[in-house]
Amino acid sequence: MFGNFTDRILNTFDSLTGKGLLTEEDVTKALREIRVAMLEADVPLAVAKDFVLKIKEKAVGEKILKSIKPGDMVIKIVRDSLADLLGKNLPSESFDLSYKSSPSVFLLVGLQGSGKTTTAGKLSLLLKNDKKKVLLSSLDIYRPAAIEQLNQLAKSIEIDYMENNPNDKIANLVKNSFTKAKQMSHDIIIFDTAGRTTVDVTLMEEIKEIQQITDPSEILLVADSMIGQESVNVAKSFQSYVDLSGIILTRVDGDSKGGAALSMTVSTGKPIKFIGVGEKISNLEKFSADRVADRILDMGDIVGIVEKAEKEIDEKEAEKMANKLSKGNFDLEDFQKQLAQMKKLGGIKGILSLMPGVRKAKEAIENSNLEDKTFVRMGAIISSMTKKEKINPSIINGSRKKRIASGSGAEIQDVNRLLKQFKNMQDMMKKMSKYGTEGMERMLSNNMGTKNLGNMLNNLKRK
Ligand SMILES: Nc1nc2c(ncn2[C@@H]2O[C@H](COP(=O)(O)OP(=O)(O)OP(=O)(O)O)[C@@H](O)[C@H]2O)c(=O)[nH]1
Ligand SMILES: [Mg+2]
Repeated sequence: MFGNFTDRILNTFDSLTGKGLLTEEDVTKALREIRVAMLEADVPLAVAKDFVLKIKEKAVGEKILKSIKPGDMVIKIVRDSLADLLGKNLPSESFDLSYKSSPSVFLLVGLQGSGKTTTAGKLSLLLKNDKKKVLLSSLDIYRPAAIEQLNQLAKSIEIDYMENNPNDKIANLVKNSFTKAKQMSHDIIIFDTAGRTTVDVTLMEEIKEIQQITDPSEILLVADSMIGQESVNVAKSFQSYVDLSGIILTRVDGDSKGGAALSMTVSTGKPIKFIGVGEKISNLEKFSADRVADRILDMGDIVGIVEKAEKEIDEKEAEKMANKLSKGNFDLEDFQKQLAQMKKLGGIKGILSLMPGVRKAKEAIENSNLEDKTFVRMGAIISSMTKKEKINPSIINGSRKKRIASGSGAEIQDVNRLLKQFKNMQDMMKKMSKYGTEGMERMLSNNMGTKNLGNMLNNLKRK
């Protein structure tokens, strides 16, 4: 996400931080570059101009040119302005579930194929994890199998759903949904709606009607970030018909420009509440302007990593692992599990993309052979070992090495390298557990694996 924009902005920052003193000319030049970066990210000219102008006003107001670290001051101003642009002051994260009669209603609207149905499933899962009882109901009576698509999804994540009949009237389907939700005490009904290829009057009239009969507390526009400014235009059109409460931007995983995310809020005045970052049902993230601003400027998204780890990592396993680590009892089987966990978190690049200040490291990794393939190969080698070998690698002699290598399609050198790396790691672990500082102890011995990860990453950030 935002890859190209991030690179451009950081290059500009490099030229600012290298200097002790900044002239007004330096700042003007940097701002010009930021404007170009925004235009390349597909942000409309008016938005880019206004953004840069505001930064300039603040910069002049804070007399940065005379400060001790003027470059850092400019960076801070850009960062804060970016968070504002992304909607820092809008209520993006929480849903008010109390002000409408129970159950609360969420309406998902948007163009055809924007991701409404998938997002309905993803959102219900998030809410379920938040201990909310959700009912899914599809009002897409036009596309064959649309209702079935949502219901299959609901089934797979164990969410209640309505067996809506596509030949029935929408008003009836809505009525039945409310009856069931009241009977079964659902907290929220999420209505999925039909998409159209363009914003046409028939669609809008239908959505207006659904709005009237469902009295939703949230009308969320699901918009595809890959179509850039077009999705901002779509949002504006929807807004003129119905009272949108927020935006869910999908396919952010495939969008390296980020123009829609950068200009959606400022163009519509509506907060982005969630972003879809992949096809998997767990690929929906809460949107936070502060966190995304930090991520764009390579200041890292620690909260994001911890949330991701919490979602993907089994806590009991993590705890067991931490215990083993602290005792120095780490064997190849554990190593294999760690490799699998890394894969779950999105591989080395996935993790690095969320870590602060790692742009240069990332480049280095891209240019080296330290990539996910290496880890996959390591995993394969370990898989070819017997349990005995994994627990006690010292028994791995020449003939065993040969067997392991041919079993995993690797060379004997690869097996040797892995064993050596593992030995180094084990030695390091032993030393750490022996001479462990207080911080290290705390990190490894307390009960929550994911918190440990958070602490560890925070320590990294401070360095
Ligand atoms: N990569 C990626 N794909 C997504 C994301 N969200 C949805 N998709 C994919 O987009 C496609 C269309 O999604 P749907 O949920 O069926 O879209 P829809 O808006 O309900 O479509 P209609 O009902 O035809 O209007 C599916 O293949 C989804 O897997 C996302 O955040 N990232
Ligand atoms: Mg759909």
